[in-house]
Order: sequence, then C-alpha cells, then structure tokens
Amino acid sequence: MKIYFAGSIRGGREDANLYMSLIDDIKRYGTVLTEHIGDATLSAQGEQTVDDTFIYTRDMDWVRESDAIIAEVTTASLGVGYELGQAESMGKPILCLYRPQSGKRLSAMLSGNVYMKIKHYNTLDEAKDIIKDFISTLNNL
Ligand code: 6K6
Repeated sequence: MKIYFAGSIRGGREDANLYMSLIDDIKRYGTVLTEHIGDATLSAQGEQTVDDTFIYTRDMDWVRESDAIIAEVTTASLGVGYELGQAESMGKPILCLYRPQSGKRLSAMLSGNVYMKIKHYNTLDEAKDIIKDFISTLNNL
C-alpha cells in the first residue's frame, strides 16, 4: 500500500516532530511516499535545492499514485488543503487527523465536507489507533 502523508511545511513547522512519529507508525502498513514531511531539520522555507514547479509536479504525481491520504491538519496549510481537494477529486480515501485547540477551529472546507474522514485526537497513541482503524477499512474495500 502506498500512503501519501500530508502535513504543513510553509504553513508552519511546529508539529514536525509529531509528523515524524506519525510517519514512523504509518510505515508499518506500507510505503509512505512523503517521508520528508517529518524531517525536523526542514524549516518553513522548505528545501532550497529544488524549485517549486518540481515539488508541485512530483507531489501531484505521488497523490495520483497513492492508495490513500493521511493528513495532519492541526497546523493550517494551503498546500495540504490543496492536496486534499485534489485527492478528493481523484476519489482517494482520506483521513484527516486534528488536535482540537482552544481559540482555533478547523476550516469548514474540511470539517463541513462529508467526504473527508476527520478524526480528533489528543495523544500520539490515540492517533495511532485512528490510523490503524482507517487502514483496516481500506483493507476491507
Ligand atoms: C523538500 C523536502 C522537504 O520539503 C521540501 C521542499 N518543499 C516541499 N517538498 C515536498 N512537498 C511539499 C513541499 N512544500 C509543500 N509540499 C506539499 O504541500 C507537501 O506534500 C505538504 O503536504 C504540503 C505542505 O504545504 P505548505 O503550503 O504548508 O508548504
């Protein structure tokens, strides 16, 4: 199984370590096409050695190639929102993981969209359980 993990880059890297822990967990179930999202050394400026057209083309190819998308959506990101919209158009199964926070609400473009499987969590262990359930639904398709 190929899984596209989406998480904020230029939207902010506050959760980079969490992305890495989630990616490590998801790797138990298949290939994560986007392991670099969890690279804690990557700043919000992103990689300087490749241009944005290259990144866009490569990432859209990976979305197309993937069997499912798992996104951590707590840190708002234009790129993640775009990827999720495209993935929905392609009919990909999508899980969005969100940590509720006081004073902030998830975009209605996600929370109001019945296509997206949106799951709230607080701890890494809760997120892992949600991922396990999501993968098992895919295996039953
Ligand atoms: C290379 C290594 C790490 O980062 C880079 C360069 N930048 C990007 N590389 C790969 N994917 C990217 C990069 N910038 C954005 N994305 C895609 O958009 C990722 O798949 C993320 O899920 C999403 C993040 O979007 P922003 O708007 O937060 O940057």
